[in-house]
Amino acid sequence: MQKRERDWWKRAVIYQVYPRSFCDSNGDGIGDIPGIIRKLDYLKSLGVDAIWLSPFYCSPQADNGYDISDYRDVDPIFGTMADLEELIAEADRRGIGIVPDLVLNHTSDEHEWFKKAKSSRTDPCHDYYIWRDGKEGVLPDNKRAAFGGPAWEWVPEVQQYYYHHFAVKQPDLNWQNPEVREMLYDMIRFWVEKGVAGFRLDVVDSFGKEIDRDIFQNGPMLHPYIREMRQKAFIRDDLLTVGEAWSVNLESARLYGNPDGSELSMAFSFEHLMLDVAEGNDRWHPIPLRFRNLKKTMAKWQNGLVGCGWNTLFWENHDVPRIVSRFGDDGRYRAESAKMLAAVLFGMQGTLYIYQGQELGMTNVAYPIEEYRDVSTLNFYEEAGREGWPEEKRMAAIHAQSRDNARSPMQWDDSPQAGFTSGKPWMRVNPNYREINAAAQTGDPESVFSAYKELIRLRKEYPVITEGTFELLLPEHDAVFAYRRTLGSRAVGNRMGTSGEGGMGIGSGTGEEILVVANFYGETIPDPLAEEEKGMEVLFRNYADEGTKGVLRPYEAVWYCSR
Ligand code: TEU
Ligand code: CA
Repeated sequence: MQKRERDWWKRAVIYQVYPRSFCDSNGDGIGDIPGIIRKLDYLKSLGVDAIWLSPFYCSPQADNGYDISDYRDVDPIFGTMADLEELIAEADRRGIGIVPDLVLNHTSDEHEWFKKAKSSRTDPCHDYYIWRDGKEGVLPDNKRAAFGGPAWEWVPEVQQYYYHHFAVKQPDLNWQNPEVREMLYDMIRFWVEKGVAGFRLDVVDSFGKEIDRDIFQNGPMLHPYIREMRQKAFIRDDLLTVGEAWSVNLESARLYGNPDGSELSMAFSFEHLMLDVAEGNDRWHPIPLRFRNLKKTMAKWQNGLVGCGWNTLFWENHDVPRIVSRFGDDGRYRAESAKMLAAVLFGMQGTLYIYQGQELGMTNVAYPIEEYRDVSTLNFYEEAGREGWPEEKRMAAIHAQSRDNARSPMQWDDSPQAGFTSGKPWMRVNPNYREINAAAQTGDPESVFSAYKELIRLRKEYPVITEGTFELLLPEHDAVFAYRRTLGSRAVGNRMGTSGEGGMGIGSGTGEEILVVANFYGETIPDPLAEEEKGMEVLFRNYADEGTKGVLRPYEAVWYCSR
């Protein structure tokens, strides 16, 4: 197995695979582990260091595997334990780590623990879950589940309700029960011993919930539990551990990602992905992107964790829309805007995460409701229907925000079903696969894929990207996203407030400076940083030619480097 440095993940590029939609090896229409093994060389060529693997465990698939019925085995639809071991070994041979998703907030209602728990109030497993007495038809309170409907479900056998934060088939575990935690830690050690490189922790911020006090995230016991888990389960020092935390702020990020290693490596913050939906992160009410807030938010995170935490950098995952359809233009300027969005993100400090297909500029889908599979989308459709939303408005919200935007099958080539499967795919392939696919892009130097590859290479070549300071430029500009990264003596110059000029390295030459300038929109505009750019070298540009000096073309993005 690869030996990794303790903080290898600071320079790493992590690629998220959603196994169901990645590559189907046996024609049953569902992506699987042998399919992932086939594509390892593709991932290697992109420059990937590790794969975050969404759940592959035994599961009735009510939430595509985020409802686990056996944590210690592979679901037959994805393959066998032997396949998974082969994946770990084959990835390792290429210097790629495997980072499984851990879903510890809830299990499936078909997990052995829950089957026992609901059989009798005196079963030792009963207290593994969260129960309330009550009467059938009279809910304990009006708490709602994140995927629609009440958060309580009645079980006649025990004459009680159980709590589920997500779907009915996802009962929440009772983290206050020390036996539950020990069982989970033991399971985690099982996977550590299999040779994984780390873990992604699903809804980590909910572990300390105290629902009677209406505390769903950031409960008083959250960080003590994580520290306990670090001690007892994350028994190797070189594991990448990343928590999914919709509620994280700078203060809690400094706990999750404490550089003393007492908790996790880092936590995903979603603040930058809440700026085009209504207050309260209401995804079904999309609004235009608040662009200046986007810049300020990202700058706040860049500057807020220096020396006291670590950032995650990402535009996509399996729960959110495709970024090119979201913040870019998936029509005329699809390739340009997809590359621009990469150029803006990849120059920042943090661990970079890419979601499958993002490197091709894959777009959102717009299907009729029958083609959607996601439980939260289907529940929303029903509920909004009952609330009287007109059909058009419901579908517009779904087209913009459904999680299935990210879950349509990976587009490998222009053969039927995009080369994803030889059978009938579990979800319809985006019809644009004939133009947008990996085969068309890997050999094309002007493709989105090639831009991703080049930006990843540059990230690894320039230490300033991992270590330099960050300075947001033109925060009030309505169209330009620009910032400067500085390392060494130049960084000192910056701190002394001389950042206005190009050559503040004062001749020492030990510093390194990268300037990222991007036009976030589709109109040609004057380049407000033209003066700064003089004398700098172009490292990357998302257009083949230089264009006109002093002007930024639609979605044009450039990385400049000090000479
Ligand atoms: O997601 C948690 C979560 O809060 C999101 O699903 C969120 O509710 C949604 O995107 C709306 O903003 C994690 C997983 O990433 C997701 O796929 C699972 O469905 C969920 O947990 C339950 O395990
Ligand atoms: Ca399959």
